[in-house]
Amino acid sequence: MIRFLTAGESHGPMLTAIIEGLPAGLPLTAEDINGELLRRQQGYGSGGRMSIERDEARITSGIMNGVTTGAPIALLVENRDYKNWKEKDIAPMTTPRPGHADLTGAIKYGYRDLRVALERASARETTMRVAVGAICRKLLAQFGIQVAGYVVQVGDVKAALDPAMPYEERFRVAEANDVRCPALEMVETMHEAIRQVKIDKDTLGGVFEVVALHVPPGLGSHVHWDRRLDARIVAAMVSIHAMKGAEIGPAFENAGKRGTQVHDEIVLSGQNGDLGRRTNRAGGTEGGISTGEPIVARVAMKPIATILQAMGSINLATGEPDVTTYERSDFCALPRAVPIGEAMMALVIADALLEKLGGDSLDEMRPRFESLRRNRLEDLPMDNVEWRFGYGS
Ligand code: EPS
Repeated sequence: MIRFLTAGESHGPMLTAIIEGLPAGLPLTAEDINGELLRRQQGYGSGGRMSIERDEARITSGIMNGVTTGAPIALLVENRDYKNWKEKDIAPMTTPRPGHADLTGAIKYGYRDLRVALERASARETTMRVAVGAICRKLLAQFGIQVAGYVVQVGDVKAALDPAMPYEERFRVAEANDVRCPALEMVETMHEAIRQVKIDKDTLGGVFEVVALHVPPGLGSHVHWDRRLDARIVAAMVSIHAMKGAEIGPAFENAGKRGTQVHDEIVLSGQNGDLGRRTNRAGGTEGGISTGEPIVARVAMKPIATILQAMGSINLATGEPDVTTYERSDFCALPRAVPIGEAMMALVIADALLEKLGGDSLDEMRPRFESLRRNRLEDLPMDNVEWRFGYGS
């Protein structure tokens, strides 16, 4: 239902995005987008580029008088660094960095200079993921659906969160510190780990969680592989630069347990026949479909490949062993990855919501949202009599 494209290179004139498939009638301003772009630029451990850029989106279509029309929305973000590169005689780059797209990009496209790969492969592109994600968040908010995230691990420094800590509190505490960690007692340890890696001219990755709250049950589907909501979320997360793994709920921890220790028992909650769960180890989906519980994605970020310290490689121009050297890098881009993960979660949930409700206009969607089947006994009438498949009848 929602499609988006981004275009633009890291040191080119500007970044572009087009997002298509949003309903008409959604109030939207550039400020809704710029607030999220500012969040993406903020985070302990970011590199020198963030002091050059002030990412702000210019909306050039699809919104009239502050409201979406249903037409594609085009967004532009200027690269301020471009003026430093426009007339520059760029030194040849012939020694690929392990971990980036330098070598794979040159093999795939036949580049004669590795920078051509890097310019598009750079995490600079995530600027536009956040821009289109901000629009999706605004749509979800119309239906009370909230998406937010936080850091749970920096390098090998893990934050043991109290399982009873409400998500809203996790979001609030995380957003108030520059590593975006909800465990305040861990912030200084995380700062220290990042300070040390900066001294060592190295980089750090880690793990962050993104949570979607108040998603109605029934989004996604079990009927076909590419409609499964969990698969779509995991794919969206791993599509972000430097992300090498994602799981729905504590999937890898669950893999080491028995079924009776993992599956979320169903209970009646409240007086009016609401169905609830004692736990949410499934992370909000079962059978590729949202359960109505919080949808929780955990994402593993590799230590970014743009490293100031030398790493072994080969100079493809001479065939001689060489080392990579780089002038600038984030030391730990994990806090800045959280808004990017939130944007991708918002994109996937918004897409699945429009699948369910139809996406022409907000005023048509609202009554359909209210009429959705919920986790309620009254919404689930059972025939409770014997029956036959009736294939071929
Ligand atoms: C980034 C922009 C890039 C990097 C970083 C993130 O700008 P530049 O390459 O000019 O420094 O700072 O990207 C990487 C480190 C990478 O390996 O892709 C951004 O806008 O987030």
